[in-house]
Amino acid sequence: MKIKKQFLFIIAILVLVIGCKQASEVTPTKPVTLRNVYEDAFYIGTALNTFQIDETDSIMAGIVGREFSSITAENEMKSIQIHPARDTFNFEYPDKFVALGEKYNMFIHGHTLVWHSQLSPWIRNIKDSTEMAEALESHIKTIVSRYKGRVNSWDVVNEALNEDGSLRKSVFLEVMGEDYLALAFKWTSEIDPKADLYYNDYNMANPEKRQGAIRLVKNIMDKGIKVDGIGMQGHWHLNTPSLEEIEKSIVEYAALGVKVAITELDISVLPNPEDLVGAEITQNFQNSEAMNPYTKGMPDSIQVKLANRYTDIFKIFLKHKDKISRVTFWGVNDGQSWLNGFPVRGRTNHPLLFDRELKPKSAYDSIIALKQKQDKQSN
Ligand code: 9MR
Repeated sequence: MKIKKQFLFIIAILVLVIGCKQASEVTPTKPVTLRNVYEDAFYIGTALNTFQIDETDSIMAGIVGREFSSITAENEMKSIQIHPARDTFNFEYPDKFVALGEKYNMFIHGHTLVWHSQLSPWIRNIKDSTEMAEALESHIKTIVSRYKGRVNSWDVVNEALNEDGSLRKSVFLEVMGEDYLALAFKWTSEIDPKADLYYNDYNMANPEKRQGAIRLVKNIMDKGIKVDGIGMQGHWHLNTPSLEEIEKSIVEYAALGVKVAITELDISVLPNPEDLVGAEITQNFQNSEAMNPYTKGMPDSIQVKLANRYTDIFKIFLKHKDKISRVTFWGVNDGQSWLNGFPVRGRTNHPLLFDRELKPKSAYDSIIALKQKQDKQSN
């Protein structure tokens, strides 16, 4: 009897040990977040302002850490902020931004080294080509050295094209000629050869601008200087640009042998004055009730339209996931979006995945469901 009891006891212990071992071998399922669901496709990023870099709001900070695998500083690395005078650099927020990305093990994107807008006056006022070259070289090299090996990719040049694909008459073009483009990429790669270097612009699904971007990037590559990627900002609307043109751009850019990133994605749901496209921030129009219809929230019909538009766009991204490195939203929630002030000041826009109360919108659910459905079908 005693032997039988001992035997049963040993069996019970064995069952318990084997059970525990098996349980520990089962991979715990990861929480359903954008970051996790899209992990095997491309990075999902967001743009952060100072309030988010400081993690002042714990709910916001939680969303950033859980939902996104990449970050871009919305403003803090622009020349006017980071390098306001020849001998003055403001590294406080850029340093915090990079540390935050490392804390959450994120892909960190630097925005932007050469841009005609938000340009420090001391650079804008240079009239001599040698002096401009020296200023740009030291600007690029100082910033890139500081974050070498930590910032994973850079928008080396931002918005150098006109809508017809010709080169924008920026102060850089006027003072240095087209050489500034290739030189900017060369100086960046000399300091951090491992970082991915991008040309970034808006309206990149527009056929004429697409051809201009291809010419611009090819010209640099033909000089033996590396360009790793093209950034399509993705400041889009409910009906434009067409899905066909978005797809064409992804395919044609990738055919150059570079990565394609969607770098500043948002979809305006508000009436668009004069059918404006893009992000030319000098443009501004009169506000009115007709121009600002959703001040008390987005009606269900628009909620559905936005979700469908995001789903259609993400279907294209997923179809071309082999070409796409990253899809970054231009902000976390609607309250933060620059589209509340552009192209009409003081409106209430709803372009992102989280609403003003930080609740995920139908668009969020739809792009999660889309990926989960595709994963199921391919299993
Ligand atoms: O979202 C940014 C906004 O807060 C700034 O006031 C504005 C000017 O610096 O820039 C916005 O971001 C722009 C980005 O840097 C480049 N592409 C267009 C974006 C929207 O204007």
